Amino acid sequence: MSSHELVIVANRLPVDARTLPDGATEWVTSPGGLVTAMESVMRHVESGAWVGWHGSPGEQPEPFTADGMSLYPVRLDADEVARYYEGFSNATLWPLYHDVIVDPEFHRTWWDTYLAVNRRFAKEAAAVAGPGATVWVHDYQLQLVPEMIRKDRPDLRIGFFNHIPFPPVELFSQLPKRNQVLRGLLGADLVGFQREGDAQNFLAAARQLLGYHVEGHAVTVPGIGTQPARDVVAGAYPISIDSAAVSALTEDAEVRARARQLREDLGQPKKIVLGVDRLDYTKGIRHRLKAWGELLNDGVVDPQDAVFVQVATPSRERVDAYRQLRDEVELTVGRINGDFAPIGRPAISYQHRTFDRRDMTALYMAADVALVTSLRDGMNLVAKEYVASRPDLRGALVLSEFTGAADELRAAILVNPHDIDELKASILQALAMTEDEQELAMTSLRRQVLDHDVQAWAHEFLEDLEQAGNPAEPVSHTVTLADGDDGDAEQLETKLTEFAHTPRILVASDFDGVIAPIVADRDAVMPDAGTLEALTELAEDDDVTVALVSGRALADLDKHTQMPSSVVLIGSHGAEIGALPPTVNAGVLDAASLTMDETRQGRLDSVIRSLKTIALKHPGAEVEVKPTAAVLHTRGVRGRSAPDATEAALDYARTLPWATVTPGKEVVEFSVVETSKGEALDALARACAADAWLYLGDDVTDESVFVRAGEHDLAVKVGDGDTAADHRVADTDAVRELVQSLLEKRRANGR
Ligand code: ADQ
Repeated sequence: MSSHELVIVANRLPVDARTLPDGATEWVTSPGGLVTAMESVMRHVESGAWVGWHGSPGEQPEPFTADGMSLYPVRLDADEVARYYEGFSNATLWPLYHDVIVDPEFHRTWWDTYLAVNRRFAKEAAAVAGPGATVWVHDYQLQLVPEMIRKDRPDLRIGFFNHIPFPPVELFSQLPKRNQVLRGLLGADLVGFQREGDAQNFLAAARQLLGYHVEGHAVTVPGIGTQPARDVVAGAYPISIDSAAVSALTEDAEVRARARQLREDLGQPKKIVLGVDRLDYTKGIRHRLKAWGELLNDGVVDPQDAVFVQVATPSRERVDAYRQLRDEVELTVGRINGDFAPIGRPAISYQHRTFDRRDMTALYMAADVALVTSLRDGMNLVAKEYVASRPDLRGALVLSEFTGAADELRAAILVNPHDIDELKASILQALAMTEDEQELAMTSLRRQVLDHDVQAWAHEFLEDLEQAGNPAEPVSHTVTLADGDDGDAEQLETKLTEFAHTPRILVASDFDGVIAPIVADRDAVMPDAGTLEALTELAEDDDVTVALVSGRALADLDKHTQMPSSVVLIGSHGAEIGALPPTVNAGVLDAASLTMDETRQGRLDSVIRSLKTIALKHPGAEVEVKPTAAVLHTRGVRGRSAPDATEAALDYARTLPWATVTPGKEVVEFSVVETSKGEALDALARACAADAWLYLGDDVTDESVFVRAGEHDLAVKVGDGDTAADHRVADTDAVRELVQSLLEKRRANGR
């Protein structure tokens, strides 16, 4: 797999597919501020990647490179686009995060798909990031990704930037699964927002909804069990535009000519008023049209003198609220034109399509007034683009106070767009501004926009991420034999002979999957009689200690193996140790404090009580009590209450610094004894004074034993998968042969 130093994760890749005449596909970079900013930061790293959707449902193109970046397309099927993108992202989150201008819709299937798609993005990002790399996740479609990546790759530095507002906690609380969303975001080291107010809303949500400690801009995410607590920083990073690129366009002779031509095409009006937006209900287009219509109706604006150009880019046309908005806007434009437009010239020139950057700049250069009347907007780049397009220091900007841009562009005419009278007055004020007034305001606005461009924004975010991150050391899972490598059978034979000749040995084995084939019903397990018999015979030798080590509870292991007392049984991953033969020094084992005492019993009782309370609230959940642990099983919980039960258990886990909490598939295990098979085997090897040990295991929990193997020890992995063991055998049959062979060799040696 590739290993990139910087990985951008966003809903869309910065490219669009174009089909060539011969049917082949060509990728065209889509222009935009984010792409420019990322290109600029990518220039400072050895190797950069971008993970995102390529825009064609159902297809899975191979990774490719563009502009020196490796692009990794993420597949989205048509129904996933409908549920994850149009549904949960744009009909649930978007309206909720924009002050519920329209009612958010909640559907549980949308959430399920959002979860699944976020997981797919996270998996891809985790796969392509190099050791200790930086990952930067963008926007509301991918809020669960930071936590998902962290689970897989704690060595990464993870940043998240939200391009849209973050709502006040009173609104955010409406979101079903709000805590999962918060936890998803808190997987990042740095969470960036457009405005300080957004960051404060997020911090308040973390404090009020999750109960986390917040100090200044930092949230402390408590650790689970032995996992340490982490600090997550939330702050404001107002995004900007590629100011230099816009300035360059304004110098372009052809663009300037186009601006002049535009005025001519519109009939040389005295004033051109401009609105540029995605056709979105957050942009306040209806309010703007209403104000303009009333100004014409009142007779204070003469349609012979002034033309209003509204560019409305098609957007999210399959989402109901957007279809409805388009109908309303077009109806209103038609009415106003019908009522007021002089023959041969519009009162409102309505453009429902996309323009290229050059045409857009020409429009900005031609406009005497720009109207930005969003009801809520993360930033609003149109306002900044307009300012950057006016090196002539002419023009006036009417700007809604509900945009992020209003925090910075204080010299604009700030307006509350809900107040139509105020909006009308602001438009008149802008139309009436003298050249001196325009120059004064524009000079101040331009200082803001030119000093803080999108490149500076990206660099600042990444620099702060560098400071904020406290990632774990790059994980080095010891892999001695990779999956597919069967090891050297001859070498295993030689080592086994050597081992058989070692004076005092410990022979230990996992149970399920090693001595007994794995079966669906844990109670129906059938151990291999031949293996158990060979082990029993080995245990008759005073210089051989035999042990079975399992995740099962001790009593369960005993029931299924029925071994004589000469064989040591170790249950619950090492936390329960059965009767010991005289060859094992019990004192050494006690000193290793692997097992229960009074304090631990008290803790276990309290865990059991709490888990039972959680189970009561989620019918179908069950609590299994083990001697050193309690387990919440959620498999029986119907529907979506299952993840909620798991969430509740994990919330509880965060309050228990002394518990070892292991979330699994539909189970969460709380152990009050902190141990592993590796620690248990280590202690046992010391307690029986073994010169060398042999261990057979098939599970990830057996790796804790394998990594401890010394020169004379024999670590044998049973079955497939990467492993730290030096040797591999195929299955339970091969295990039987190996144990029998060891018995024979030991006997042949006269022992
Ligand atoms: P948007 O809601 O898309 O972005 P905005 O910031 O205004 O809003 O950006 C729109 C961009 O599209 C501008 O660069 C504009 O020039 C361009 N555009 C609009 N109409 C066009 C047309 N017809 N043809 C060509 N280009 C057109 C979200 C948030 C914002 C936040 C940005 C960036 O909603 O609040 O500012 O992300 O973080």
